[in-house]
Amino acid sequence: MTKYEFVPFSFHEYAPPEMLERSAAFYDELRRRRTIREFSDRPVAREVIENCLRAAGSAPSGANLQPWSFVVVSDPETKRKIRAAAEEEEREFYASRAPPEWLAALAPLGTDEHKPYLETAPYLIAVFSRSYDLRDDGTRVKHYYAVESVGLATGMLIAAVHHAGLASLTHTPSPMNFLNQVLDRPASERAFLLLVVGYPADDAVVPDIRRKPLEEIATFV
Ligand code: IYR
Repeated sequence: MTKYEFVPFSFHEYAPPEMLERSAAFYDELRRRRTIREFSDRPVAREVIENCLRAAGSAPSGANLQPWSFVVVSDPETKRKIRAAAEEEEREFYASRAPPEWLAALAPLGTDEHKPYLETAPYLIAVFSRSYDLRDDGTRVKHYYAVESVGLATGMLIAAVHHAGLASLTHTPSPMNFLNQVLDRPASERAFLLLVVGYPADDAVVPDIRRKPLEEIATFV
């Protein structure tokens, strides 16, 4: 591999008071993000989704190999297939596969095997982690920290969607292999998450959850 050309870093510096103000404003914006499960079918411009995906694609990744693929589903027939397959897995999950402790952890959220939003929401973004890329000659370019990198990109995608003024749901039917079949993805890809994106339904409700305070999640030494 030849070395990259190194170019000056165009760093954007803020005066300390502005930095403080920006950090508080960003927190204020992100804390308003909620995962919702009731979506409107209101259409959303594809360009907005494209920009959110560009933001996600700017995430750091192992050796800058960018081991992600995003499949944006808006086609009703494909959404229907995804819903049918996800509900089949979820039926089994809730009826027998999930250990009682897991079901107890989910009980306060009131989730069940019914996933109508997989057809209602205008977009489902299937996020795939790629364990390798293929060169033209068929040899493999191995990826490093692929799952961690995709997690970072997905976090940025969720933040971008929220910043754009849309809501999302991080959906993880388990197992998710059916996404490879329905979306015809190669063996190098593994489904990481299905992000449901759109406007909330007019009467959408969310559980009155609390977030752990800073003292509980962070330690300064
Ligand atoms: N995938 C199931 C169960 C589920 C699991 C977790 I962890 C959640 O935070 C929420 C749901 C479902 O989508 O219902």
